[in-house]
Amino acid sequence: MHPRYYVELEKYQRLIARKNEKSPHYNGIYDRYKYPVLTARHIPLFWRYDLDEKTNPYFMERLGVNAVFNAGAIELDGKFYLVARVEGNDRKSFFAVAESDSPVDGFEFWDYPIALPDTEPEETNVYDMRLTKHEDGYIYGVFCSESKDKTNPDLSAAVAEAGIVRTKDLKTWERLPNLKTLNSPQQRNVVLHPEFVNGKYMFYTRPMDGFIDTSSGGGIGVGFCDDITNPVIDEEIITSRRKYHTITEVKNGAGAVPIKTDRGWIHIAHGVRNTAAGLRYVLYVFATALDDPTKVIAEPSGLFLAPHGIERVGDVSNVVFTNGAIARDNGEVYIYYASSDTRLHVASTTIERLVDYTFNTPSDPLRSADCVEQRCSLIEKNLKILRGDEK
Ligand code: M1P
Repeated sequence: MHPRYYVELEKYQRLIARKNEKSPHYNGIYDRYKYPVLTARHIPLFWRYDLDEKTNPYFMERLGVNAVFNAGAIELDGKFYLVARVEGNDRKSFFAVAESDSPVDGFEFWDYPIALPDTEPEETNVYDMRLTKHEDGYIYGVFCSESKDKTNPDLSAAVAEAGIVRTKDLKTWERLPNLKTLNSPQQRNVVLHPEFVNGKYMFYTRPMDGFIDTSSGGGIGVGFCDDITNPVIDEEIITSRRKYHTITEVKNGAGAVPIKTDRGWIHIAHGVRNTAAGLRYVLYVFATALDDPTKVIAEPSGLFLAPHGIERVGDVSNVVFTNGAIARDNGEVYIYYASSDTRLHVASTTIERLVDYTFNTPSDPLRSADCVEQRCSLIEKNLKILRGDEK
């Protein structure tokens, strides 16, 4: 073996063994963790280097990995699994399972990435899998399946659809046909709801006219389908709408599979606005009714989580994005979010805190004057408390 292998192996092992710790950032809503849970450096050496000295005398990376980010997340039998988006130096993404006994550190990739059944001949790229433990007994993975738009002469023109796979063990994957949404030419950020609704499968969708622009797409929608093995949605109902001069003005999209609480389904989604420095992606939260998951019943004002510090820098800077969270039976919640399309982080909270945040945080009054009024009433209330304390 080339001597450099042992140097690199030692670095890799130190990275995997590193314990995570809560960062000093405080907002009472969640704790952020100091170290990313997955990065390109978490990729095993034997995925990247040819370990044969004869064919690789300089111990060069032959198949480098550029980034590890946007991961679906699931807990199975007390273990934590992330199905990460791994992007090779060649810009193609694929999925790989990383496993740990802890939700915040120690994630190690299985020996092989997931080899999805190759049933879509035009598909060029796959990414952002959401994992839904459905009440039908399967774990579904819904992801973006991207192909070249051959009808458009622009070389970068692409078509995004929702690909669907299912498994029981994250090892054997059955591929189903891509989702068809009859009224939307493109789809990204599609998530399967974990329960049947009126006996049907329910998907969160994000209708788009083009690959990047949602254009006439009004926001996050829902659609129903009878047969998951022939998934067709004929009508999408918009739930969380994009709004002028908010964090969702340009687009939004469903994120983690919604979390069921006694007050409603809590959604952690992303919102996008434009700036002189380009698009800015942040996370936001809303809740839908238990008896009607198409109805938004709470939406706290503004952003829930934004990129901080080094998170602001990466291949696509000023982005945080989530497609996976784990809500444990003991009430703990772990939100896996990627920063700047480069690495994956975790933030922890509890169901109780999420419910309090979602239902007791004021909503966005949508105008500066009303926002000032909202803030002044908080200040007035607090000053009374503070002055009372001084007496
Ligand atoms: O680059 C930021 C994100 O852009 C896309 O999200 P959306 O479809 O809402 O624009 C996704 O491709 C996502 O993977 C990426 O992180």
